[in-house]
Amino acid sequence: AQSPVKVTVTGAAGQIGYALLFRIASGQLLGADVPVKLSLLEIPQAVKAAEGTAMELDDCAFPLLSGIEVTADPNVAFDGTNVALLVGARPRTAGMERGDLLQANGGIFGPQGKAINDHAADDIRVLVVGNPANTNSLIAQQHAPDVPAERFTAMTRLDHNRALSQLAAKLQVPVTEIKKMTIWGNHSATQYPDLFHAEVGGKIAAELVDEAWLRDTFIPTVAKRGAAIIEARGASSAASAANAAIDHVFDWVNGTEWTSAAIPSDGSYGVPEGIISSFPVASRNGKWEIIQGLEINAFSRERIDASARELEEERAAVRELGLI
Ligand code: NAX
Repeated sequence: AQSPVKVTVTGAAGQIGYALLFRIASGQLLGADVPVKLSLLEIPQAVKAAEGTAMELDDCAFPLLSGIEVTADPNVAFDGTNVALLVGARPRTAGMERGDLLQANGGIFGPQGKAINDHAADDIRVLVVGNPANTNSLIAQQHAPDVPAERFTAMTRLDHNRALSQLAAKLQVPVTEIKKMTIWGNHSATQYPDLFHAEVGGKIAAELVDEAWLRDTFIPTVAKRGAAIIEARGASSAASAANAAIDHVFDWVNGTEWTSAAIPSDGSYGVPEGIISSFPVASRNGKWEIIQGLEINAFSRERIDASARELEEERAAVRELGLI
């Protein structure tokens, strides 16, 4: 039988952690025939709560779950890890400036990147969920010089899934009829959900809706969906975020012809090299590849550039703070 794959989840006692861990243990992250070992990383004050979640995981008697560890030490959590889901982050609180937010997250993602560098398995794959996800991923990557840069990614799959669902509702089609959806850029309000390459029943989605809906309803609804969820449920997206993290890793490992993921830019589509930006991607042989050769019209150009510019500014800010 296959030896278990070690999956580390940071922020394991948080709300996304709670929605994520049971799905990983049930086999949905990697496949129904792949045994997993879970490592739950938390800050010391939350270790007890994470231990409570571990007790519940025990109580599910998941056939694929071969072990659980709970720790506050990144060197332990990432030891021999194959998949790292970096969910725990420092949220922005009232009165916090962008610099403070980046500084606080640098203090989390720098050391975690180093621990991954020093202890993770050779095939390590990293998905950053904790915000600001793209730049946190860049910080971790820059502290892991021995790990191939492409192994560091950030999550825009929730945005992608939101875009699918909004378009499906508008056109009254099942989500499965929509192909080639793309989110470009940063997981932030500047993200660009692109309907000029998305196809519905073989037709270009942008041609099936009017431009005013696309510009004034679709794009802002997708970009601001997180805030709408907070407004409605009194808490931020958790189960849908966990679901997207599962989708991202499953496709990375098992392959897909087209989805969205934030990966290190190689300069494609004029996105500055090195920033971790969302692209249309395929996954082949366990590696993300940017889908090439798409024509970018003026409407898309402006929005892709604006989001890339924001990511460049975040990179410049973390450089200035000495975080990378
Ligand atoms: P919670 O506040 O419920 O949980 C976060 C957990 O992380 C806490 O238990 C905290 O103790 C832990 N933590 C903090 N610092 C840590 C560290 N250094 N090491 C280990 N654990 C640490 O937040 P939750 O709702 O679970 O959200 C987690 C993150 O996901 C947030 O940063 C949030 O902004 C981000 N999101 C990202 C999304 C995306 O699409 N990329 C969407 C959902 C979500 O908003």
